[in-house]
Amino acid sequence: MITIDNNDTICAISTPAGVGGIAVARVSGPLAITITDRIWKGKPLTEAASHTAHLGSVTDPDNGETIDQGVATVFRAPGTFTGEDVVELSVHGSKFIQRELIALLLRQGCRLAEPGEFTRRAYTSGRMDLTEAEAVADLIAASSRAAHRIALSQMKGNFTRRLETLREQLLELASLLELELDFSEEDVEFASRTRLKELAIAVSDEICRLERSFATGQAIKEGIPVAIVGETNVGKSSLLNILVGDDRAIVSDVHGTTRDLIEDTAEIGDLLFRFIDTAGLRETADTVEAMGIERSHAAAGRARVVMLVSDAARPLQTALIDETLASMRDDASLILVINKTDLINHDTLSQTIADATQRCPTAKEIIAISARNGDGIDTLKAAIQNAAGADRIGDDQLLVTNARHSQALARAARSIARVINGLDTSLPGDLIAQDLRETLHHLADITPAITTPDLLASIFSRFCIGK
Ligand SMILES: Nc1nc2c(ncn2[C@@H]2O[C@H](COP(=O)(O)OP(=O)(O)OP(=O)(O)O)[C@@H](O)[C@H]2O)c(=O)[nH]1
Ligand SMILES: [Mg+2]
Repeated sequence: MITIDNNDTICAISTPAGVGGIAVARVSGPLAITITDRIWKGKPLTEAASHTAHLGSVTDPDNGETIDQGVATVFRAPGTFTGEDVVELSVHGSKFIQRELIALLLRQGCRLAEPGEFTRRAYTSGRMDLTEAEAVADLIAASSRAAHRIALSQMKGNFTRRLETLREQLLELASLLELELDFSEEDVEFASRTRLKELAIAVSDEICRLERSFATGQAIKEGIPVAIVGETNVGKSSLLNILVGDDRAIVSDVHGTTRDLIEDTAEIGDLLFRFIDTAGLRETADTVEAMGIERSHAAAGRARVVMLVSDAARPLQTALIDETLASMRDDASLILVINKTDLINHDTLSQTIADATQRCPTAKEIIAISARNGDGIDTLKAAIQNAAGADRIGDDQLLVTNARHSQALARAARSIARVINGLDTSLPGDLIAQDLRETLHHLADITPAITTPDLLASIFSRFCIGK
């Protein structure tokens, strides 16, 4: 394991790797201003006030060679991102300049930052707590408005405040339990136990809700999985291509063109969706194709929304609907998509829709489209959003998006369930108190007051360098 010295002054390019109009190097630590000043020609940075920007040039002090003109922004401790002195150097974004700038800073005594070390220092100096620091990573990775909103809310400390409330309720529970222990000689047990149980259930409900929200939180972060299934040649791959706006999958009139799962993401409204094109469902003697069809069923089993595509000219087989429904999760929604409407007349289409409605009353929606000319695609997109419950993902709903948090919540949920069980079975107060302490302990794991270096290393190593 790498040992990290928090007294070092660290530096890194904080903008993405590669060539850009501008690149920003971040320097943080006790010597940030002194070291940067050594490679700086312009107003002395050592005399600059906090939160001020200065035009100057980056110059090699050994030979006087100018590397680039740039802007140095000085931030003085403690009111900075890391809580230390920070200088941000904005230079032109060529690879050469970026490399030279970092080399100069290293020669003058900086150390190259480890991944996530700037955010780690923000945490160590008390500028943010652990969940807020983790939210910085999510914010940087967010690729849809909803993911961005969740990360921002977590970064602002909303999740931490919710945990704080839970912790207070648990402490209240503990003190009531203590009261019961104190007065165990007298006959107050019944009344206090009712109140205790009410409190424990309220805490348990909230912990379980947060834990369950991980599935949605995760889906929002990675893209909500939407499987596209159906018979061969009905236009599944054509639909994938039109939804993701790219020629992602091969389209041909040969039945059984798609053999494997093909995935791509697209943003619809505020949400990111992960569309999964699958091998067409049919009886086959081909072992490879059969393996592909197995995967189609598995994909339908993992999806939150399943689109069963059919050809408007051919009636949808009831057996296929049943097969699809059987492979789906209980909480997933089914959309029947009737494709190739450009090939049939209006009356036939009405008949096809009526027929599908009758055969599959559990379908959330039935949408007629033409993947060839784009008819009905906007209606389908709205149906997908609706089926994914986009309207239910409100601003105020707190979602867990981090596996570490979800695991800690699951452990807390098990402990609090034991508390409730103990209250139900009139277990002695001191045994219940033990489970109560455990619940508190698991919640504290999420935003620990004291954290072990191992845990910190595993959290911050997921960041990229310069963050
Ligand atoms: N007229 C018409 N043809 C379409 C439409 N959508 C797809 N097709 C054609 O139907 C054929 C099959 O399309 P694919 O998208 O490859 O169908 P698939 O369901 O992925 O087929 P498999 O991968 O074999 O299961 C191709 O020739 C497409 O051009 C449509 O809306 N109208
Ligand atoms: Mg296909």
